[in-house]
Amino acid sequence: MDAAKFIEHADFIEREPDEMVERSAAFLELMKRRRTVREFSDRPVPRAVIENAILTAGRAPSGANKQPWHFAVISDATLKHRLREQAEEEERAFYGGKASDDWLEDLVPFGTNEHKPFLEIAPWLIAVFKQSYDLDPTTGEKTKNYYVPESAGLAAGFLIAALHNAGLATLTHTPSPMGFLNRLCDRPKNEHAIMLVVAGYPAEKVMIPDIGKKPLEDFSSWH
Ligand code: IYR
Repeated sequence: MDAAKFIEHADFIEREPDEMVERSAAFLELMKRRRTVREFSDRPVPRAVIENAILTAGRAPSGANKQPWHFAVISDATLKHRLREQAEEEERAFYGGKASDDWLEDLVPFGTNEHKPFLEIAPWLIAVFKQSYDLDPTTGEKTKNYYVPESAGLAAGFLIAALHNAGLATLTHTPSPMGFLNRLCDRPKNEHAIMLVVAGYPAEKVMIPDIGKKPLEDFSSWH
């Protein structure tokens, strides 16, 4: 076993408490403006923005730094069309009987249904895959990844924050099951899609559900 190799953390920026409070408040204000939208514009968005957001996602912490994620980035119109068709097929099953009455009731505030035109309209679709295990490139043997859903979820969170910071609207879309994304994006069997992140400009005068977020005391306890 190789010995651990450590280097000095020279990139850390030390900040005064006041500056930290100010910066944390500014970031909160930025993130408070993040809303999921379900209608997108077809206005083009530079690939560099998406690349930077994916590089940001790749900076997320992960179990044993295995980085057990893959981002399949889709902009090709034909592929988006096929993806829409296959996602809508799953959604028809979901809304047409697979989902429980409680679940459908919980979705009423969002006005969702089986129609997913945004999958063809938005310029960028990013399929986020977790890598449940890895395959050794030489032996083909399975190697272990750790905290896979947590790690991939963290990376997806970084991705969404980065896209929002850049000035894009997003939608986390979860057609279920998502196995068709492996076939469409030619991804191996050790990878499982966890969500599809739709990114672009919002449609003009886009409407969003009138819903709020819990107050601090409802989702934190201080000990
Ligand atoms: N995947 C479906 C249903 C859906 C489920 C949840 I939980 C949501 O927060 C939103 C939608 C759809 O995309 O319509």
